[in-house]
Amino acid sequence: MQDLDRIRSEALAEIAASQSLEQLDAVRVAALGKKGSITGLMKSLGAMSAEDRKAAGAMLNAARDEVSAALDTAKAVLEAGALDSRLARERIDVTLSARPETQGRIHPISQVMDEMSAIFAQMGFEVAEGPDIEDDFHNFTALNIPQEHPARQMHDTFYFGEKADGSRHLLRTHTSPVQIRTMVANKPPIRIIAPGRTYRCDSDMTHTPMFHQIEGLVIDKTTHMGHLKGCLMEFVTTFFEVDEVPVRFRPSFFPFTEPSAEVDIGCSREGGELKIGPGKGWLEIGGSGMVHPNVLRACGLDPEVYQGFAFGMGVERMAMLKYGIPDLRTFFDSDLRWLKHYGFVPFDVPTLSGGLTR
Ligand code: 2U9
Repeated sequence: MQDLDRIRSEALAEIAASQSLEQLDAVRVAALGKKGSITGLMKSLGAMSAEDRKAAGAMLNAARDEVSAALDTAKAVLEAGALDSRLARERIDVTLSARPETQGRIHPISQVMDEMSAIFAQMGFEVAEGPDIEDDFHNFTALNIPQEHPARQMHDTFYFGEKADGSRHLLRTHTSPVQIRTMVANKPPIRIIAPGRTYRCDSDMTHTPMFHQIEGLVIDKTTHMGHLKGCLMEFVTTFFEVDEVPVRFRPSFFPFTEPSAEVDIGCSREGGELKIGPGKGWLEIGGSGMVHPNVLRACGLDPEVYQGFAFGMGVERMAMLKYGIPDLRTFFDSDLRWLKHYGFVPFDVPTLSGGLTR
């Protein structure tokens, strides 16, 4: 037992001097391992008298506990240091732009939403956003679609479970509730676009349960249908990067606009290839109209004072027309080969000065 003090202080000194977890483990094995110095002394207890064993055992236990505690403390310090240096070594600057050689691609839906937003932003529209989960008032009632209106059935709504008061939340069937929220919270003049996800319980060749829309809204005291048409004409020539694109309004019906019009653009089909521009054909790209007085009233605006237009376009459809994507469902397949083919390199940020796509 004369050695115990020396063994104990040597072990503690080696623990204090350990620079790595490996070195520390070597100290542990040398002192407390199967053939360790302290373990060796423990084994010698059996050959002692009962009295000596009691005194020596207590000293050995104290020394073992002290060395063991010092090992634990040193281990925690070294592990924290190792983590700190790993974090410093592996730090990623998330503000760096993507490398040109990057494999990633921007999905055509994101690209087209950005292109459309850039054009409307240039015209003075602000981008407005709202929740995907909506209530009945913002998605239907305020849009002049009352409880028993057939348009409610047409929207194939995804509903959440009924609450105690009988009301149900729903996944918005269009981005129009964003405009409702904007009108409720702000006084005109209002000039916004609402891009985002929308949901309808419908799935076939030409419908997916989730799809994207961009809607626009302009409200002030004098805005009229002529402004609406001029705005859409400016938009389509810039978006399709064509000098002249004829725009035609076809009378239609939407509960939230009066009068209402379907929006068509001119096109030609030569050799099976679709070309946007003057030609014999017409393609529907969306709907529009003057905001219905009941909608203005529901948002607390006096229709005798305020008026304005609204329009809506499907983003998938605009992407298919611009980039010649033939099948709607491929947007949602997550097929990397498809994304490589149709996707956009991250540096291709849409700008008007860059011609939107470069
Ligand atoms: C408010 C008032 C009026 C938005 C409008 C359309 C016509 C329309 C479709 C185009 C393709 C939806 O994605 S699509 O299927 N949209 O035809 N949307 S007028 O009218 C509004 C919106 C908000 C407060």
